[in-house]
Amino acid sequence: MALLPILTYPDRRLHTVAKPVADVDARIAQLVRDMLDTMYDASGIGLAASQVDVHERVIVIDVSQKRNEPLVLVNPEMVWTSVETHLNEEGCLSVPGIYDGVIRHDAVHVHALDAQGQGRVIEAQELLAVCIQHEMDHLMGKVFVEYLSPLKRNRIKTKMLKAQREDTR
Ligand code: K1U
Ligand code: ZN
Repeated sequence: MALLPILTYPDRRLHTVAKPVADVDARIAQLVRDMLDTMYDASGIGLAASQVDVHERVIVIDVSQKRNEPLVLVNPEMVWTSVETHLNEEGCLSVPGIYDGVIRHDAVHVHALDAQGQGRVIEAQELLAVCIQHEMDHLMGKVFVEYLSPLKRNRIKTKMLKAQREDTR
C-alpha cells in the first residue's frame, strides 16, 4: 500500500490544469491503486490526481457506506447537467477542517474511461453528483473555496498558512 502526500491549499500547484491521459497503462493502474489507498486512508469520498501533484485527468471516488464501491474516472467529460441546483455542504482533503456550502447541479452525466481503459457512462445524483463536480473542478485547477466570498477565502488562506507554519515548527 502506498500513500501519496496530499497538497494543501493555498499550494499553487492545486491550480494546475490537468492534461488528458494518453494511455491507460500500468503507470495509470498503479496511480489509481495509490490514489484509492490515499483516499481511504484519509477518510475521503473522492480524490483527484491534481491533489497528489499528478496533473493528469484521473479521479477516484467511493460514496458507499461500506467503502467498498470504488469508482475510477479517467479523462472524464461532463456531457449533461441538470437545470436544478442545490446548496451542498462540502469539504476537501486539500483544505482540512473547512466545510462550507457550494451550489451544484443536482444530477450530472459523465463519460469516462475506467482503470482498464473501458468507456463508461455515469449517471449521478445526490452525493455522487456533488463529488464528481468537486473532483472535476480539481482537474481544472479549481478548489471549492474559490466559490466562497473573498473575505471567507482569505480567512481560510490565513488559517491554512498558520497551520502549515505550526506543523513545520
Ligand atoms: O476532493 C476531495 O478533497 C475529497 C472530498 C470530496 C467531497 C466531499 C464533500 C463534498 C464534495 C466532495 C472529501 O472527501 S472531504 C471529506 C469527506 O469525507 C466529506 C466531507 C463532507 C461531506 C461528506 C464527506
Ligand atoms: Zn477537494
